[in-house]
Amino acid sequence: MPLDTPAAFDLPEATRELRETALAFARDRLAPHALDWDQARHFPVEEMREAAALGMAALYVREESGGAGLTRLDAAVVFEALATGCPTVSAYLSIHNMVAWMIDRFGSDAQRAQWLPELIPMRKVASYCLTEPGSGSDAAALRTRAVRDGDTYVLDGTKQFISGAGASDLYLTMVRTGGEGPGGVSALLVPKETPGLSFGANEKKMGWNAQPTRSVILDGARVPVSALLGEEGQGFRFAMAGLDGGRLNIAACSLGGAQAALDKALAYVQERRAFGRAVADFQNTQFRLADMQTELEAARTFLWRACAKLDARAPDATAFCAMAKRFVTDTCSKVADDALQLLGGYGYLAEYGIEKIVRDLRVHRILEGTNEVMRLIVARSMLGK
Ligand code: FAD
Ligand code: 2MC
Repeated sequence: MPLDTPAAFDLPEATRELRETALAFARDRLAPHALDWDQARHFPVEEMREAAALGMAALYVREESGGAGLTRLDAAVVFEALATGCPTVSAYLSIHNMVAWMIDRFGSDAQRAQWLPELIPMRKVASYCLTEPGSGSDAAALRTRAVRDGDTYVLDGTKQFISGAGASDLYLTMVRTGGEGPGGVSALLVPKETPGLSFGANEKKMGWNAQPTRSVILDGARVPVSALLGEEGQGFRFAMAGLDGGRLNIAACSLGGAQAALDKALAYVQERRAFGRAVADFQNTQFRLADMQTELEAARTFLWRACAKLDARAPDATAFCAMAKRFVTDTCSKVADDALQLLGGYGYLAEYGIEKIVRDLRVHRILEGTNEVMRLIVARSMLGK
C-alpha cells in the first residue's frame, strides 16, 4: 500500500503535468533516435527546436522576457524527464537555458531584445565558454584577453571543450579585461559570424556524441562594447551564478539517464532466464534492484531540495548545488553501471541502450565543475574559507 506523502514532498500539479509533457517528448521524439544520433554524432537541432516550442529552451527566463518563468525545481523535473530519452540532448538544452537565463538576469534591455526572441524558440543556439586549454577547474586563471579599442573589444585566446561550438550562433565568453584573478574577468556576447572567430576539430569522445565539442579560437575577433554583459569585472560572478543552476540541471540529466537504465534492467531481468528461473528470482537481483531504486529516490529528493534552495535564493544555495551535483552524478553513474551488469553481456551491446547511458553519464562527473571541485566548494562553505 502506498504511504501517504505529505504535501511538502509532492510536486505541484502544474509541475507534474510539465513532467508528463517532457516524458512524452522524450519517449516519442528523442528515445527512438538516440542511438543513431550517438553513432552518427548528429546534433539534433530540429528536435531541440520542437522542445523549445514547448518552452524548454528558456525554462527559467522570466515571463516578461518571453520565457516560461518556471522554478529551478520545474527545470530539474523537465531535464530529468528529457534525459530518459537522451541525456546528451537534455544536457545541451540545459546549457542553452543557462545562457538564456544569464542574458535575462544580467543583460541590458537591448541585449535581451537582441538575443532572447531568437534563443527562446532556439532559432539561434547558444554556447557557454569558460574553460581554456590551460585553465579548467581553476577557471579564474583564464587568459583570453579582451582589449578595449574605441567602441570595440579585440579578443585573443582559445576556449577549450566548448559544447555546441561550430553549430551555435552565440558564444557567451568569459574573457580577461582587467588584472589577474576573478575580478579581472568579464563576460561578452560573441556572435558566430564575428570575424576572427573560428573552431577546432570536433573532439572524439567517450559519450555526449549527439553534441559537438570543439575549441573556440579568437584571433583578433572584434565585438562592439555593447556586447559586454553587465560591467567589466563582473563576468566571473555571472559565470558562477549560471553554473549553480547548470549543476542542478546536469544532475537532473544523470537522474533521467539512470532511471531509464533501471527501467530497462527491470524489464529485462523478468524475461531473461538462467538456472531454470528468471534472473529476477535471484535474491541478488532483487536486492540490487532495491538498492538502485533507493539510491535514485535519495538522489532525486536531495536534488529537489537543492533546487528549492536556489529558488529561495538561500545563502547556502551554491553549496547545495555543489553537493547535489556531486552526489547525484556519482550515484547515477553507479546505478547505470549496475543496470548494465544486470543485463550480462547484452548490457555491453549498443542496441540495448544502457552502455550509451553509462558513457553519457560519465562526463557529468567532470564538466560544469569536476566532482572534486564540488567537494572544494562544499568544504569551503563548511570551514568558512
Ligand atoms: P583540470 O582542471 O586540469 O583537472 C584535472 C584533475 O585535477 C581533475 O580530476 C580535477 O578534479 C583535479 N583538480 C583540479 N583542481 C583541484 C583541486 N583544487 N582539488 C582537487 N582536485 C583538483 N567547458 C566550458 O566552458 N563550456 C562547455 O560547454 C564545456 N563543455 C564540455 C564538454 C565536455 C564533453 C567536456 C569533457 C568538458 C566540457 N567543458 C566545458 C570543460 C569542463 O568544464 C572541464 O573539463 C572541467 O571543468 C575540468 O577542467 P580540466 O579538464 O581542465 O581539468
Ligand atoms: N555565484 C555568484 N558568485 C560567485 C559564486 C556563485 N556561485 N561562486 C563564486 N562567486 C564569486 C565570489 O563571491 C567571488 O566574488 P568577490 O570577489 O566579489 O567576493 C568571486 O566569484 C571569486 O570566487 P572564489 O574566490 O571562490 O574564486 P576561486 O578562484 O577560488 O574559484 C571555483 C572558485 C573553484 C569554485 C571556480 O573556479 C569553479 O567553479 N571552477 C570550476 C569551473 C567550472 O565549473 N567549469 C565549468 C565550465 S562549463 C561546462 O563544463 C559545460 C559543460 C557548460
